[in-house]
Amino acid sequence: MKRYIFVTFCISILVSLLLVACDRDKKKGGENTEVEDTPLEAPAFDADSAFYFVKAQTDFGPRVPNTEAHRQCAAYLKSKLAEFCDTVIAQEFTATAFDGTKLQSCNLIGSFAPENPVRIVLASHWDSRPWANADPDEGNQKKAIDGANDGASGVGVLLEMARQLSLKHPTIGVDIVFFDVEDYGSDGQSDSWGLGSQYWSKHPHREGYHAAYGMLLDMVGAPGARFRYEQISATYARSTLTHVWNIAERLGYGGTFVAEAAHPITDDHYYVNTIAGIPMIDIIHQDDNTGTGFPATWHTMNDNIDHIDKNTLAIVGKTLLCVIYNEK
Ligand code: AHN
Ligand code: ZN
Repeated sequence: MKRYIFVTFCISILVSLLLVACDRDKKKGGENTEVEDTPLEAPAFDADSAFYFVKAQTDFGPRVPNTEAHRQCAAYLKSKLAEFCDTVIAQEFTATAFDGTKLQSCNLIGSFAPENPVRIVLASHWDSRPWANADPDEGNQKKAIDGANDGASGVGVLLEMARQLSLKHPTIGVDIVFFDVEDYGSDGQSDSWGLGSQYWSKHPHREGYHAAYGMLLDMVGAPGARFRYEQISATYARSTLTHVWNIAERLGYGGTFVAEAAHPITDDHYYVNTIAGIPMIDIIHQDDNTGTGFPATWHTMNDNIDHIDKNTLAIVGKTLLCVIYNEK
């Protein structure tokens, strides 16, 4: 008799578990498993703080490798990561540029819960371009840029995210990687860009390092920025791409994260996908109306703090924090 009661008990538990599972599948419905009616609540993200982190970088001046501003900014970023993250690693190396110049370079990696095998990686480049070669004024084209949008904006958003993650720990492990020497490239020589990410992908900061997926930020600070489906991301990390864009849509940011195809860009994520084998998306501002494919200030002297919009920084930061806090 006791045995009969026990078996009945087990069967009823199994049946109720099955019912719960069916119900969840029904709620998800059809092919687009993520479109839910309930809007999400955006996590705390302080846009003023993010803006401040962007300005702190541009205040050093252009962060061109082999310069004092570059060295000072590396020390600043390392100290900020140490303040917010559980561990920080500075990965120093010498890169060889397309023109043979040896560049003293440094990738910086801040980690939350480094022992957790379930983790994701967030990245941005922290160096700035030595030449404003897309500037309409020829006299400017050999000058170095502030890179407020191209470089500092992504790092600023990630530092504010790190500050928020330190206040409210996520369930998963998170690595924040600031790649160096992304922007010392030459047009037409695709592997001359992303030297820091090429190095990290071949020599990750921990042996056997892996992450479930990654998100790269590039030029996430312009007013009215639009992020579309960059095509290398679509090839290597399609499900992450649609997942992030769905979360943005549910937060009400569908006008910024636009679910439309854009062009492929050989950015840092290309090497993380093809060499490190981590599916990584690129959240990058492309613009078909400027003639360069990028925002109007791209690789010009106008890429400075006056053209950074706190609202864009906030949309990106809140979306990514929402992605992270919804992981189990
Ligand atoms: C290429 O033009 C091949 N890569 C550009 C990636 C980039 C430069 N992102 C920001 N600056
Ligand atoms: Zn650039």
